[in-house]
Amino acid sequence: MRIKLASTIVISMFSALTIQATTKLEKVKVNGQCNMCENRIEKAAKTLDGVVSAQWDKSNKSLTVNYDDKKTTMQKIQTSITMAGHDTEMFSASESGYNKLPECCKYKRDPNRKRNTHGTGESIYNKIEKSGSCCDNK
Ligand SMILES: [Cu+2]
Repeated sequence: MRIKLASTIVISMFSALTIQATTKLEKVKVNGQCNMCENRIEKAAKTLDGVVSAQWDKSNKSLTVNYDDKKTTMQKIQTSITMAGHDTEMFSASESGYNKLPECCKYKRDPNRKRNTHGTGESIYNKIEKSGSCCDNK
């Protein structure tokens, strides 16, 4: 009886660990202005398969995202957000993507901001920039 109970506890601990290991919680800075931005940013993250939840905080411009790291990456999530017109820590939105934002959403861009230097991200960034449209990049 005691052994049976102990093994049940061990098994349930294991399954709890497995669930935890599959999703990651990360915070990233995303530039934006208002509640409309909040919707846009969160939507852009949530459209990706593997994103469990996304919440953008207007006051500190930070996005808290819960995602399955086997299905998606922070790079993909941030790329999706830049395609919606918002600069993130890793990537900058294209000029045309930014210009498509309604006036109230045009956040102040940092002209000296660091461009992404990660391998794949760099090419994704260039593709967005060259295409001139945030919708061409899939
Ligand atoms: Cu806005």
